[in-house]
Amino acid sequence: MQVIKYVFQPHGDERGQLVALEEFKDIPFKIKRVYYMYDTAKDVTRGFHAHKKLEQILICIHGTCKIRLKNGKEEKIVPLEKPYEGLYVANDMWREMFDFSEDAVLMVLASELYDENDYIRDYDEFIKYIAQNGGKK
Ligand code: T46
Repeated sequence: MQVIKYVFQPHGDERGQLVALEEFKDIPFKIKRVYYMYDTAKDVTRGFHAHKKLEQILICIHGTCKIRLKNGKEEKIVPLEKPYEGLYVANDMWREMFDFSEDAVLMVLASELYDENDYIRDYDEFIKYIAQNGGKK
């Protein structure tokens, strides 16, 4: 299973750091939506779903967290610990976000607008979906 982690270019000087992200340059899709989560309670795991179409880049812009990815055959856990790192999560990938530090802010750049019909929230349904639709990541 391929894990694609982007390392963005920080523009640092004596004032501090700045990271700029442009669609189709730093991010491999048109960014239609940005959302972020913070104040995540200790020991909480979020996610537990896949998407039919949505692609995303997850960036822990403050603090740390971990992402569990499953493609139906393999599982990988990816720590996000730097504000200049982004994890690409493809459409047909099950995701769970956990082990959030108290100060964690997880920002997500998404290729689609919010659409509940794009979610697969049942793991057995996900396995059937990728078997029928050729999950390859
Ligand atoms: C994903 C992972 C990484 C909205 O109204 N608009 C939105 O754009 C989003 C993302 C959520 N919501 C509402 C829907 C729920 O009532 O916010 C509430 C929490 O959403 P959800 O339970 O889906 O959150 P997570 O953390 O389980 O999953 C989210 C994204 O939904 C999902 O696409 O890949 O983060």
